[in-house]
Formats: sequence, structure tokens, C-alpha cells
Amino acid sequence: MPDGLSFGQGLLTLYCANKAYSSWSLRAWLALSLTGVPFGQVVIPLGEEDSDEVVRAHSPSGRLPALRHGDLLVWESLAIFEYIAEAFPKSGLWPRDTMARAHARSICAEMHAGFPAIRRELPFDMRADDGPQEVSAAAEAEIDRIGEIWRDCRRRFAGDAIFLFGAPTLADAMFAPVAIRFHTYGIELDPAAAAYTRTIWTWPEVQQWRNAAMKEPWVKEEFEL
Ligand SMILES: N[C@@H](CCC(=O)N[C@@H](CS)C(=O)NCC(=O)O)C(=O)O
Repeated sequence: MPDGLSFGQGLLTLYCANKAYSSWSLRAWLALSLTGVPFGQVVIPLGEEDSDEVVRAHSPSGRLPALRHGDLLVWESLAIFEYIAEAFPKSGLWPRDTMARAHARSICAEMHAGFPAIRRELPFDMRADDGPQEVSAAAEAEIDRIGEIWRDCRRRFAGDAIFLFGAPTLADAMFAPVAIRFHTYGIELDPAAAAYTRTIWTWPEVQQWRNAAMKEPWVKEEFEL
């Protein structure tokens, strides 16, 4: 039976916010793309008069992304990750090895819950070309911690491959937006972190998302640096 069909849930639709600004939407979109399964997408621009109402019609939290699979609705990025991994088990979205999988879940949870200085000082902006940015000591410490996460994963689980656990997984989807920030804001990185940042920036799916972001008509200064 093809991957996912046992769920029999009908159409998959991802509700995203602006591709230019929504790091959380990108994560869910990358996760779905990793399955290779066709899915629909609806982009709801934030910062418009009716955005709140339209988002709430599709996501009870009032935040995006949200994923509809037939009658089923799932929101919050980590819940979406777990649902997709469960619905498409053959796609290998989490590493197969138990220890690697526990590690991947830990770093995804850490990314999901943390790194407030990076979020505040380097807002996600797929179209940014502001050049090198000065950041606070708090952001520097978070950048160092991310470098440590990437180094540790690659050393322990990646072998010669370029993603965190060898083949691309949900962990790469989770860390992609921060690597994109490092690229677009010209953050100085050690060679290993710079190499992983390049891996993410040149990931064809990331470039596909960027091309769509470049075509979006909405420019919202409140979301930009
Ligand atoms: N914890 C949520 C965060 C989602 C989130 O903050 N989404 C932003 C877009 S990137 C949003 O919907 N913002 C709408 C608003 O704040 O009104 C998740 O993991 O999915």
C-alpha cells in the first residue's frame, strides 16, 4: 500500500502565512515536501485587516501553519511534524535509529521552545539582503549553541552526508529557518556551521520556497528588520 493511504483522510492542505516572513510555515512545508506526497497550500497574508479572522477560520490557535487532512485538522509545528511522520511512515521523516530519533526530537523541541534573542534580533525574512548584522551577546550565545547542535549531530549521526542525520529529516526542516537567517543576515560562523548553512540555503526545496516568497506582493515593515 502506498505510504499514507492507510489513513484514507482525503486531501492534504497546508495553511501557511506569508512565505517571505513565516518561518513556522516553511518548517511544515518542508516536512510535507519530504514525503513526496502531493498537497495543496493556501497562503494567508498576515498584517491585513481581516488576517486574524481568516487565520482563525483555519487554525483555532489563530496561528499558522495548520494542516488539514480530510476531516482532520492539526496545528502547532511540532504536532504537525508528528502527524506527518505518523501518516507517512515510509518517508523516514525521523531518523530510524532510536537514539538518533530521540536526539532529533530533543533538538527540534529545543528549537521550537527557545532562541528568543535570534527571533527578536534577526526576524525571518526570506527576501532580506541587509548584509552583516551586529547582534547582542545573548544572540551570540544562541548562535554558538546552534553551531554546537549542528556539529554534534553531524559528528554522531551524519557520516559523510551533509544533513544533520544523513538524509534530510524533520530536524533539518526545523533548523532550516535559522540557517536561512544566518545566510540572509551574513552572520559570521565557524566553518562547520557555515557549511551546514550552505546546505540549507542551496536545498532545492528552500530555493523553491524563496522563489515563491520573492513573488509575493505583500511588504510588511513590521515583520522586517
Ligand atoms: N508555536 C507555533 C508558532 C506559529 C506562529 O507563531 N506563526 C505565526 C506566523 S510565522 C503566526 O501565525 N502569527 C500570527 C499572529 O501572530 O497573529 C507553531 O509552532 O506553529
